Amino acid sequence: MADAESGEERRGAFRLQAVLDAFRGCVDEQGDVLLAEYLLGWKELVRFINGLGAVFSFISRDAATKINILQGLLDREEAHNYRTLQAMARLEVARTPAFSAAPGHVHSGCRDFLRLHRALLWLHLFLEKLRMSDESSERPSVLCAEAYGASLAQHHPWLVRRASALAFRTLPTRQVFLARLGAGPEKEVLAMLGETVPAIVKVYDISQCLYEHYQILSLP
Ligand code: 1PW
Repeated sequence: MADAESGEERRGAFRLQAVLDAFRGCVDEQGDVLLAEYLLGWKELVRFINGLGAVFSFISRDAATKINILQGLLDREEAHNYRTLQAMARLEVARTPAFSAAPGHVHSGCRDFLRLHRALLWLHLFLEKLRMSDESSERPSVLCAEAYGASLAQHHPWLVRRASALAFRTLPTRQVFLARLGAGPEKEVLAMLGETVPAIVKVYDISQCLYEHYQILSLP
């Protein structure tokens, strides 16, 4: 298993197509979320965040930690229990009495998945703003901060919000940002974003419904 790389270990080599393929391939014929594919998509996203520079390393490191915990469950525990998000949630909810209020130290893939799930909302809001933007729009730094403020920020303490705000300020211009997202003409990158955002939203919505069903959206 290749570990999700931390900021110092790898830069570049990001492919938006790989994110699109992973999130497209994430939903099986039953409409369940395949964990291996979900983690593949996230590993590619971490590669992108690594390319944003050292100020983003606290973000990529946290995401990589969660990815590696979930990958560990997938590799080491009975694989069939972790093939899909639905199977993992079923198992963990059945295994722990009062799971939704269980203390943070309870061994649980669902709580680490939830952190990635919340971050996916941020990512999707940000990519959608970027996709709809043009040269006269706010810079990516502003769009990213707006997306964060409308999503993940509410789950973070002041210090993380502050560090995130400082990191966002270092984001490059729209033109440079889009060039980093994908090689080729801007029009093509935007078109690929137009496919990637709905693929992410579909997986996000399925996961959100499942967490609502089990009432585990506030797992500590
Ligand atoms: C420019 C592209 C932006 C994509 C962003 C996606 C990455 C999201 C990772 C955010 C991590 C922020 C710093 C860490 C915060 C943790 O305290 C927090 N983790 C998350 C993912 O929100 C909570 O994790 P914990 O402490 O409950 O294990």
